[in-house]
Amino acid sequence: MNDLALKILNGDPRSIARLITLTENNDPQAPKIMKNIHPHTGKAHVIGITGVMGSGKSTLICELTREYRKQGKKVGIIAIDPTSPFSGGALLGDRVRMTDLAMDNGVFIRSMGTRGMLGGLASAVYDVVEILDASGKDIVMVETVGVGQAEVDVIKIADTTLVVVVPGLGDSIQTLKAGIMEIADIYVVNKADRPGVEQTVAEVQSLVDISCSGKDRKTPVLITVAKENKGTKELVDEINKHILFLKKTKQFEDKRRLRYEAELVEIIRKRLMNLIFDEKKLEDTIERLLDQISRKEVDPYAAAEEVLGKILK
Ligand SMILES: Nc1nc2c(ncn2[C@@H]2O[C@H](COP(=O)(O)OP(=O)(O)OP(=O)(O)O)[C@@H](O)[C@H]2O)c(=O)[nH]1
Ligand SMILES: [Mg+2]
Repeated sequence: MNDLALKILNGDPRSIARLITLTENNDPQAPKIMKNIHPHTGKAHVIGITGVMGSGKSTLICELTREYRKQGKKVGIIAIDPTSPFSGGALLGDRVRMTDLAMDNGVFIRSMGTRGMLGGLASAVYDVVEILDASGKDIVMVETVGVGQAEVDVIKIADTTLVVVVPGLGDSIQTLKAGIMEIADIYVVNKADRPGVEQTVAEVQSLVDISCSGKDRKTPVLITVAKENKGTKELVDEINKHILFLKKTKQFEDKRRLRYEAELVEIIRKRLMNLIFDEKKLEDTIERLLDQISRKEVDPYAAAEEVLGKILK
């Protein structure tokens, strides 16, 4: 067993950070170490947290982390494309309250600026989940900002997906209707200290009633004030109930399989993209083909054939 892999299995934060950096940089050493740690993964409960910008996702994650730590659980946190990283931004005012988490060896926090080249989650995100899992984290939380492909993809990585909405934002309900309605395992109406909370809860509840009619589980709607740590303990209870539901109905294995499928596709896609774009020879070919397509001498399908022919020969 590789020395770095051993240290990661023992939860050493510096080694965890080192392997994450290696995977982010596509270092050729990384796959070998990932192979060493893979047999030690699968224990962590992965929770995806998504929702509109500024809805309180990071604040909620901090409070959930404190709750989990009280219960003796170790926690990993991944923020993808954060507009306000955990170390600063909107959370600057909360920095004193954050310090306890940053100093805690049972908590590992990582922000990642990477997105997949063709949309979706970058393969490094899957690696970081595996690394944190292997390092003994009982809970891994993944935060994605805004609403787009990454939010939909977060369900492929998460066992439990939380969708956070806030009162007085008609937009967020529209968004739910538009596409991410199906992804929530639990809805969280945060900032319940603000006016309009009853209306928002009623709106979300009516969406749940429509989308869950006839299903064996109704998506719960929880109300929180993350800033005042209200409702977070109840949220932890609901998250635990969800994982029990998954295990009882055998949907747990399906979810895990979905994650591995997404990861496998992403790794293959990355390798293929590297084949196409890393080699100087192909770069020239692609430049020439782009000129020819512009001049209508070649059509895009024929150009793709030529590029693939060079890769597969
Ligand atoms: N009034 C109120 N403010 C809150 C609550 N929860 C969080 N906030 C505040 O909302 C702001 C945004 O919180 P964040 O936790 O950074 O929100 P976020 O969803 O992570 O934001 P992005 O990562 O930028 O999308 C901060 O100023 C928080 O203090 C709440 O329950 N009530
Ligand atoms: Mg945030």
